[in-house]
Amino acid sequence: MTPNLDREKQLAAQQAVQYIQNDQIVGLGTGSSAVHAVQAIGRLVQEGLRIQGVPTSIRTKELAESLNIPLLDINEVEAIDLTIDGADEFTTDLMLIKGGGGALLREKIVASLTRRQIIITDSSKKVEKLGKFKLPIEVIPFASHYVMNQLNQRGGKGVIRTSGDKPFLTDQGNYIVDTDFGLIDDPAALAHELKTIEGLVGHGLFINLTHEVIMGMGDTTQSFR
Ligand code: ABF
Repeated sequence: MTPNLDREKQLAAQQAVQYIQNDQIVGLGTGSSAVHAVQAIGRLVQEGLRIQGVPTSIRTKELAESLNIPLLDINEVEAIDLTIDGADEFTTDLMLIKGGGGALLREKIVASLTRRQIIITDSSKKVEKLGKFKLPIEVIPFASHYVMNQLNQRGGKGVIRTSGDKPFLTDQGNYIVDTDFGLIDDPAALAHELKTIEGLVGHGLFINLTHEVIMGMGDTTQSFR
């Protein structure tokens, strides 16, 4: 039977928001799984939960504002207690590919400030090895041709993500280059290598940033820590 992936995302989100306590600063993720979490947080705030949210994208900021979730600017924050966000792929040793939604740079900055990063997914995101999902890489437009050549030299076939007939633009006004490296044997080594490329401002490999993945599975959830 085909799993109901949206139901699985909902179940994972419901499980994750139970970790939230009063007076916490909570990172608010981006993507359809994170939408379920932000909506659940909005209901909890309506019922009296006292938190302040830090959104990972303009669209999440707008959703949170519509739900009357109090927000903080990330530059007002020294640390985030708990973040709930999605992923495109994860392995059981908690390595992720993120960025399918184009928000990877702000998501990684929020994750870097977060004491407890909780990832919520449906059952389609669990993989043995990262890389079937093309790695989203954020590049400044001025450097896009140079970066794509640099990626090519490292075995990555990059395609600039489009929105209609124009390049997709991130919240920072940058491009996303979706890059096929094949299955990635050593994500940490690739992550390190990518950061040496000038003009590449972010990539979707999230290594050693995640404390728990809650995966929806049928009508229940499974946690990986
Ligand atoms: C976001 O959630 C992105 O990093 C990732 O691409 C997306 C996963 O999408 P969804 O939750 O819609 O499956 O955090």
